[in-house]
Amino acid sequence: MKKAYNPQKLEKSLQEEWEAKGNFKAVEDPSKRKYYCLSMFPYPSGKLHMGHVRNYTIGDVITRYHSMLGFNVLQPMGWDAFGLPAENAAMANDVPPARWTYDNISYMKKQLKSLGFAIDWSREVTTCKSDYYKWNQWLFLKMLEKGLVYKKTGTVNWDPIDMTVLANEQVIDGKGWRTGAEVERREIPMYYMRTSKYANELLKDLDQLSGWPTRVKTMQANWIGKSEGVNLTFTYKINREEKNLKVFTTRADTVMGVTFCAVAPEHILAKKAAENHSKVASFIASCAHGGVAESNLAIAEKKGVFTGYYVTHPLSGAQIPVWVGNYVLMSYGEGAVMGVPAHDARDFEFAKKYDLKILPVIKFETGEFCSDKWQDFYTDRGVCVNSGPYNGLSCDLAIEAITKDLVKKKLGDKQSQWRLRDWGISRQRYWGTPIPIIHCKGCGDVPVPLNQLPVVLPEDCVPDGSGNPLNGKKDFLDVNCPRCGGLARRETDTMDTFVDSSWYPLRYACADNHELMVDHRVNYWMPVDQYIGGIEHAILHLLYSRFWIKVMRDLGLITISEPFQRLLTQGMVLNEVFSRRSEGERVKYYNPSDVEIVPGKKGEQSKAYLKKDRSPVYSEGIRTMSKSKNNGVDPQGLIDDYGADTARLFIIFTSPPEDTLSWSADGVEGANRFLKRLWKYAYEAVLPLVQKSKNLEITGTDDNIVEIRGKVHRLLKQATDDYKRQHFNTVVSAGMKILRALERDFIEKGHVAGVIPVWYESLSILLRILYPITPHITTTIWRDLGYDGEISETSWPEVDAVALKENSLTIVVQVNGKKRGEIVVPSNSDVKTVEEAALKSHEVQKYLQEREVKKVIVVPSRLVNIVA
Ligand code: ANZ
Ligand code: ZN
Repeated sequence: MKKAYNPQKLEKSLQEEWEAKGNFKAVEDPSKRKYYCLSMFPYPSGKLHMGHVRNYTIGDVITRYHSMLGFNVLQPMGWDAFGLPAENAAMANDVPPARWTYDNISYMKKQLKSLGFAIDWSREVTTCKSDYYKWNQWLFLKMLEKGLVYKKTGTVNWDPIDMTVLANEQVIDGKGWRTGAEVERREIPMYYMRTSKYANELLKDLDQLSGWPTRVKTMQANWIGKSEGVNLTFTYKINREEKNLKVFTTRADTVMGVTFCAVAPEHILAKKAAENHSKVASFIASCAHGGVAESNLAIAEKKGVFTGYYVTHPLSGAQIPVWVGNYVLMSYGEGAVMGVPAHDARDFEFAKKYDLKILPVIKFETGEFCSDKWQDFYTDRGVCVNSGPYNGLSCDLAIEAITKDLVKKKLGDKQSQWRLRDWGISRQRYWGTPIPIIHCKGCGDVPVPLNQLPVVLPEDCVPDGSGNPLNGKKDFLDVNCPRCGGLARRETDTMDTFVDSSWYPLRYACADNHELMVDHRVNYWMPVDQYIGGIEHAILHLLYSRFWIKVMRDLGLITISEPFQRLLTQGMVLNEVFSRRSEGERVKYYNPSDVEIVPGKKGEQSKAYLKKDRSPVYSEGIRTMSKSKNNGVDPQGLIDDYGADTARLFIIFTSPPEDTLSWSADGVEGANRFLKRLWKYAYEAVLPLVQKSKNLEITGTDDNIVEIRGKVHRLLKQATDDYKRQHFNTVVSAGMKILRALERDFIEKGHVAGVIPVWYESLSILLRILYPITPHITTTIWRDLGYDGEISETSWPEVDAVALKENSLTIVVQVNGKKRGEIVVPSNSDVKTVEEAALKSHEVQKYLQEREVKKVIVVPSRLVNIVA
């Protein structure tokens, strides 16, 4: 029977069957080893992009593979559904963010289903629904109770025309993205989570994460940023009152080279100076422009102004001028630095600009220093000079000695500083989890009582860009104070969406529990055994998740300390970029699907034309798929044209998961051709033979059997190892080699009866190797060829050690002492068999011609010499 390969039809009906039978529903079973495979949940932006498809295909391959290994597997899915894009879309299309979000979810869910992922949809989590974000609010209040959430003023980007707070990504070159107005910095009250309290543990526990890429752990460690240094005090007097200016330094060994101090514009000393000096006041005001992102500050030109104050050097007693500097961060250390321009790049730039003294105190390699015209700074560690009692000491010894002297004077001590700040979670935006606080004139900030949760976000608002629409929503705003019963006002800030994604892996374990945030099932499934997602989340998302898990542990809700055992960061999906630049106009980008490539003749470059107008376009090379470069490929087209299995196979075969993946139409074609060949082999070669065979047991040790079996089992061994190493691309190449060997075997040995059971076994191995990657086609062939049970329920094929043995020998054949060729014989052949094989061989026949064989000498396992 010939059966046509119609992937669209076959895939759809299988997907419906899987869903109807609840095939992927995960049930807790303490008697089985669990495996929790989690892909980062998508933001419902409208439709899936290739990055999603790659992410979820990798996750599905790992999921299905582990279920064949006998694990009780969970692979859930949900929606990271709050966030800014929904508000932008709302503005553009005049629809409430809720409607837009829910529509996108339903479309993307359909797309995910059409890819045949083994997802347990009964556990779906949607973060913009109150049954989820209720628990954000609940934990927020628990943390508030424990002092892990607190309120303080924080700096935000303020758009003076729209009168609204902007996210960092809405500030472009220091201007508001909609209004173009110069952005100001404003101080407003916000809620913070005390991540700093966990800094040490977050750093230390990275050591436990052996299943994480080193590079991600390094990024986290740098973000947490532990610095060991010294806190030291410069004293000064205001109105005869003794005051301290504290600074943090990692280079106490340079303290004798301090020629100025600089404080942040928000520092109290700066504010004091502003009261007397209008120049200082206007400088501070000018610093309030431009975004708050730290990266802006790092590249900004160093600027400052003298405060008029002097402080006393803690060791030398010298009078040191104090400046305000725009490069000093209020949020780090003490908000003040000791300026050592000879040995610090920023201080050097500052001192050069304002003509401040530069005093080298670390010996330069060249030995030459102490000139008035310093052109350079020297940041390396070395030996102290110009440092009085510390001269000649190395860096470490100098720090020891200087610290000791400072401690004696009570003007300093060792101190660790952390780059990690507390996490400001307040967002002055609508589409997020409402912060459960009520502001009462009499009682102040009152937490919403737990039994009044959730504070439900109204879903019918349409933002218009002029700030949070909740501020105009009376039925949301007006509320009675839980304490005094008087009229009060709800908080309208919402939570950072990183809150939503910090604990969703736990919620999948108990998504149907409306009484508790987490229950005992969380202890069964957590931690996640394998987490898969983009490297862009290597820092914040993963750090906040790790923080929340530790907080929940300390609140007695769970027992684990780390959420993700193993982490796989998949590479980006790339495609060629085509553009045209005409003078005076903006660059225009053309989608690669609208471009035709004409290969160049010998030695010439190929040319690219826009199909529509047949005029050339310019190739800018291969880049990450993005909207701005118009080089994305809509995965839907791929699924529609070829089916899910081809899409999945292409993605897995083209690159190892962590590498970048370049889109290639030829690659897709190739993947599809392979599946068609697999289909043809199964239905046209093996199936008719199997139908005629009574016995499919493998018997005998015939060469025909031994050779092909050996080959298949060797490739199975390779594929098994590659699955373990997560090199799924070479799993596919092993599968391709098996198919090629089987096809060739069929052509060569079409008539040998004993080999049919071996082919039958080999095909079953091939199908199982491919099943996690291309589940639809393999399930169908498995059934039609009459293998036992369902392929999804079979176990991973075992490598047969006997088959693996090297079963044949290569022996050199000589005629009259001269090498004339080689023969291959089974390794257990006796002398007579070898002799016969040699005489029969093509080469020997050619050289013997009509001559008579006088003698045959066999050196076992090595050589046959024929004397004629
Ligand atoms: C004097 C000095 C001399 C410094 C020298 C460096 C080199 P890390 O390693 O990142 O912790 N610093 C301290 N507080 C600051 C603030 N609020 N804003 C900007 N810079 C600040 O950096 C520690 C160093 O950063 C400190 O050591 C201080 O400059 C600066 F040859 O002190 B150092
Ligand atoms: Zn009250």
